[in-house]
Amino acid sequence: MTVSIRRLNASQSDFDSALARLLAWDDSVDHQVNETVRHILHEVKTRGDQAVLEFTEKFDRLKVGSVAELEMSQSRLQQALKAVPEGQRVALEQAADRVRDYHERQNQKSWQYQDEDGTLLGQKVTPLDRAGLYVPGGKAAYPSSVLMNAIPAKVAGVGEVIMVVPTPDGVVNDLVLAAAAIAGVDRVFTVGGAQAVGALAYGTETIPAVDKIVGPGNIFVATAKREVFGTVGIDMIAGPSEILVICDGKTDPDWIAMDLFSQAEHDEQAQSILVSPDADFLDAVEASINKLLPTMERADIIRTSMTDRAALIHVADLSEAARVSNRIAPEHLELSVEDPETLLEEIRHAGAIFMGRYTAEALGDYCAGPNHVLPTSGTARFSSPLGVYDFQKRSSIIGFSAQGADRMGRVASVLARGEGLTAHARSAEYRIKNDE
Ligand code: HSO
Ligand code: ZN
Repeated sequence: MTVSIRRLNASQSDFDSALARLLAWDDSVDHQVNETVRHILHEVKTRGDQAVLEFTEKFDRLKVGSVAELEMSQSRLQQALKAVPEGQRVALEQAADRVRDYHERQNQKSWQYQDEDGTLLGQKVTPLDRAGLYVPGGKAAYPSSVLMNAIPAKVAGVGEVIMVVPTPDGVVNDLVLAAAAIAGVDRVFTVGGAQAVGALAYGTETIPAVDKIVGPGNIFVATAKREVFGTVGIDMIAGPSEILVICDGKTDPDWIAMDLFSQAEHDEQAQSILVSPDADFLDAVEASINKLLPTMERADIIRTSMTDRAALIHVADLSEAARVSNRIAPEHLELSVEDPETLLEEIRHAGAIFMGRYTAEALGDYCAGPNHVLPTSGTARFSSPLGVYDFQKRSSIIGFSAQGADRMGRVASVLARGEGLTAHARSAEYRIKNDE
């Protein structure tokens, strides 16, 4: 059974509408899910630990007497680290070191300066006191994502990183716990779903409330995060993963086919797009896709994703490829061309940009160093990869000298009176020098 991939041509008159159809995906809210999540959050908010225990028993078939029993101790994490195959441990450590190195460069510094009146102005950067990290269970439990979420928080100086992970039937994933140990996660609770999000947002007798919740999750988790936003901060709500490859036609078509598969294998709704000025190359990649697909372990997921959501787009030249890419604002963008630096100048919107034929997205997913939590569904137009700055906040610093209070007090007074706010005006005026 061969797959035929949707073809688009940027010179066609209906290209705009074809592109719009390609990018459309069903993000309609499910009212049933909304209601269930609201109920769970309300119960956790009002009944704390007891509600967490009940939902954990109901959804994960895990029955314990207290939430304390759902906490994995640091020695349990160390035990997991010893239990995983040596090769896995070493690779996780290598990845963690590179992710840490990269993110240390993102650390923001506080700054101050004095104006001509000797008035002090500045910005003070402080980490969050506590961050919560949601890690999905089952087949979506990625140890690499534990590193990508927890390391920036630790580099930012977050006081305490609290991880929650569902463990259906009590089955724990040692690789996930090992990654938590390597990343320096402070506390781990084997709780999942909306009940875990509620516990982190509101706090229970045993699970401390955090200031921000990050990490991917299913529809219940995503809905719960939306719902608690405002009580706590949240990271972005991720849509399906995407990759867009721009290729000049001179990369091995098998490499490109496999790069497209690497996103497609994440889930049926993942999107893989190839853009090239070489029509023969699009044919060659399609042939590679069909040759390689039967060899893939996750062939069913890949086939569905490639059939429903993939596309091969023919463009006139690389500049047009860049323009098409900018309209899509992909999560991952590979520039599989001879001179990626020159093409980069034309790229405006993308979560992560992979330069040149040797830079497979997979390297970035695991161990290049930059974060793999990236803006999806075109949100790279206005947002950025998860980073140290997501775990820090800024306070403005203002310190007036007597002379500054005099000079600026006059300005404030005028503006305050313009707004009819006399307490503001007089508060500023008290500090103005009396010059009669
Ligand atoms: N490509 C995924 C991240 C990931 N890949 C985790 C493998 N493991 C979303 O950026
Ligand atoms: Zn991936």
